[in-house]
Amino acid sequence: MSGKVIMDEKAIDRALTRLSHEIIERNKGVDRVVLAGVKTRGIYLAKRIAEKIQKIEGETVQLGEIDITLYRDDLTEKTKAKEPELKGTDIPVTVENQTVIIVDDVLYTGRTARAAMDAIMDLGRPSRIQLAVLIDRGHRELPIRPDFIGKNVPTSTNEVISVKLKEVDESDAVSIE
Ligand code: 3GP
Ligand code: 5GP
Ligand code: MG
Repeated sequence: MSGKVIMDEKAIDRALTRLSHEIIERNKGVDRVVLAGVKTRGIYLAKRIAEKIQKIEGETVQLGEIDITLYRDDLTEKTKAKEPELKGTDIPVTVENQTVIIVDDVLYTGRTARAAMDAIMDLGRPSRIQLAVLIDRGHRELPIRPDFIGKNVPTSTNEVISVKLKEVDESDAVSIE
């Protein structure tokens, strides 16, 4: 499991800094923005972006968490994929009239993003939903495109992107396995 490293710690940090600036610019500030991290690593990415925005803008960004579990026999075999299932949502602020930004580590078929949108809209009526991902690896099966992208990484369906973050792994690194 030692694939080709495509982003090291510095590259990940720079990408997250750029995403933070893009989020502030696109939304003309963050007073109506809620960052909703998707399950494990998306949650840590959302927290890192919130910290950066806090430093840049001097404003606290609202944070939430969405837990979506993928039921896939083979994570890389799309034809065997079942729909991702919502396990829980923890967004302790209102989504009503807010811009909710879904944050995830890897965007692939788009089915997880769709499930995340459903979960958010069950809570109320956000003014808009945006999508921020560290890696877009292509192979969409739904009409979904990210608003903020750390890095586009063209992959084949049998490749897997490994995303490691210090909060849960030994280091920060993105590699193709
Ligand atoms: P995450 O919770 O940190 O995002 O999908 C569940 C976990 O499996 C995810 O961790 C993801 O990083 C990891 N994973 C690795 N390769 C794949 C893949 O090819 N497809 C999916 N769906 N998940 C993968
Ligand atoms: P999708 O639903 O778009 O097919 O997949 C998105 C979810 O699956 C993300 O939450 C992401 O964690 C995971 N995922 C899909 N492909 C990969 C991959 O190649 N690497 C990693 N690390 N996660 C992936
Ligand atoms: Mg993820």
